[in-house]
Amino acid sequence: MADHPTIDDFMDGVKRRNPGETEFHQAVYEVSSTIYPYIADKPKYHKWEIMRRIAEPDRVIIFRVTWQDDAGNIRVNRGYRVQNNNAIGPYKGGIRFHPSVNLSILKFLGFEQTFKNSLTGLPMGGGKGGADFNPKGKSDAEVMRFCQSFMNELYRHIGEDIDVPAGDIGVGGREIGYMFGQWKRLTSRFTGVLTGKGLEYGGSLIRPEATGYGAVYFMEDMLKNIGDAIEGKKCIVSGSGNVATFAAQKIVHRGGKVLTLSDSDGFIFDEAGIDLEKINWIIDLKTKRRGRISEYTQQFKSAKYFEGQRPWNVPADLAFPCATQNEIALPDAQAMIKNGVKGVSEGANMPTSQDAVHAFLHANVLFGPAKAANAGGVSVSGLEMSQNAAHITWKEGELQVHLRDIMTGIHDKCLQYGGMPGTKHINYVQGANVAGFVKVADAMLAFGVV
Ligand code: NDP
Ligand code: 2IT
Repeated sequence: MADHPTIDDFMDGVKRRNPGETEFHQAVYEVSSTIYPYIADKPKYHKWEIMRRIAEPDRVIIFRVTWQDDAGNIRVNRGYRVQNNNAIGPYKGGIRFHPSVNLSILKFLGFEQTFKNSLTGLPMGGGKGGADFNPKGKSDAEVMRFCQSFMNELYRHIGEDIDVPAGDIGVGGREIGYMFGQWKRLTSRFTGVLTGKGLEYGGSLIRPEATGYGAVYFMEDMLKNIGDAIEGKKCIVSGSGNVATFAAQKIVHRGGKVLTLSDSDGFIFDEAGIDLEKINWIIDLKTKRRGRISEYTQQFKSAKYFEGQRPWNVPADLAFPCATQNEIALPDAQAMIKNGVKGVSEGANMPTSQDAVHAFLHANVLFGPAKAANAGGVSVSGLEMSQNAAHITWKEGELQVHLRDIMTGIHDKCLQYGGMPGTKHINYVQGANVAGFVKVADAMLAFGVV
């Protein structure tokens, strides 16, 4: 197909139109490097410029967030909402509060979310938002004032059939409560405009657990496909927030041994294993006392703390990066491969750099990419939207079955599109990208030029 643009032409255009947005370039390249070979003999996707259109957000909203701290100082942050693509449903995706937040990071997350949400099989488009606000060290009252001010602008751009935000780094139950309360006050409406809500006001059971549990289910399915299981495996986990703690919990349920958890200051290594009681202690430390992971070593003497380091050098069978983007670089992947790692399931979004992904694939490590492996969270968000729309609540057992089935459905789609001719290996990166792409692309073709 000589007259079609090559991936290099396409990426040159993406870089020219989005200067300096390195995380966005990385995410677009990661997806298009598997989509371009797939569409080489499918001219309709070229003719209608589908990749170029998905890689250009429908719109980006940027706004000032002014608030007052406890000392009376006026503080100014920058808020964002990237509405990437609503071809298959309302924009859907989390809100991140972290000082590193910028347009590049939110555009990469909104782009990824579009493919992830497609993979779930539920009718959700892709979006992401956030602010460069640091909740760490702030009082509850300061966080509340920030969330209210953030919503004072965001409310006009969202709605249960328009755009449905949720949590992400720095945004959990507390922040969702403040934002939902303000949205309700501004609009006089009570609808499922946010997910991850408290159970008292329209939230869904198992939403907090869903991302971490889903990442472990995805690993379980990858292992099952080669006749193996999590039981008895040594596992290294990064992060100690929502995704990491519930991933750790499910690993323990499945008979695996969790050796590490981390935060942005360092990691803990507990040779005795981080069991359910210890995990509950960490959940309390992080969500109620808002403490640091280093405090674990005062409580549990079997552990060591490694300041300023990540856990990837600890020998293990399975790895679950659950903190943030680009937390596994090539030397980390090489160390893990040398130590005999069998599988990696990405709980975080894009935690593995591109060259590290290639190293894992080259070494035939089972590699579950984020848009497949961490889709459990947004899936239960989708189920929260369904419950809200129908004014009902489902029981925990039903939701557990739905989540487990959705994760297996995603794994099946990866098998369908990720097979490597002539080998038994599955390229889950290719499988997830192509399966996610096809549904969105075909919907866009149906709409014509819009
Ligand atoms: P939380 O805020 O609950 O926890 C984040 C954890 O990651 C904390 O332990 C935090 O440490 C650590 N972390 C954050 N930034 C960095 C950094 N720059 N370097 C090292 N560690 C860091 O967030 P979540 O658990 O919700 O999110 C974790 C990841 O999972 C993110 O990539 C997110 O996009 C992804 N994700 C989340 C979903 C959800 O449902 N919540 C769904 C799908 C993906 P510290 O306390 O020091 O900041
Ligand atoms: O990255 C993600 O999938 C999330 N932060 C969850 C999004 C959601 O809408 O539940």
